[in-house]
Amino acid sequence: MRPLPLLVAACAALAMVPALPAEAAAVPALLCQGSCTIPGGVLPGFLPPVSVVTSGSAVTWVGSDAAGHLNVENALLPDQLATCFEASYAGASGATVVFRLDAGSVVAEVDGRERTCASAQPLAGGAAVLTYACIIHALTMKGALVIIP
Ligand SMILES: [Cu+2]
Repeated sequence: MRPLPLLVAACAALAMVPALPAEAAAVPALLCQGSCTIPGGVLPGFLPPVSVVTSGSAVTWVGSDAAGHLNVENALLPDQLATCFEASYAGASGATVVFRLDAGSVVAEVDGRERTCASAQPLAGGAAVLTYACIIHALTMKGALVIIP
């Protein structure tokens, strides 16, 4: 695996994802290997993070403000029951979601329950991108996960 070319390709692909604001492509990518935390919040200056997640890593969102949040698979879907995960969090306390690639699809596991993320888009090199948003603050709290093999 050559991580750098894959990352460049992933960022170029992210710019074409309609659910993601254009400024997201300018945010430095966070790298998640094994486990990591990803920030979320509504304070001024928050930019939707783009996180590169190696398959099988455990993601925990942490709040950078005093509000409660609920991240789901692309919240712009008309049917939110279609989400492959729900991650509620407030401050440093939040649910953990394991994301992995399975034959080109993205699978999310929460508390042993696995669901396929139907909105994930394939990228070059066997990677995939999954956009998400907080359903409470869907206008500003968005982000993307680039899942890599
Ligand atoms: Cu929120």
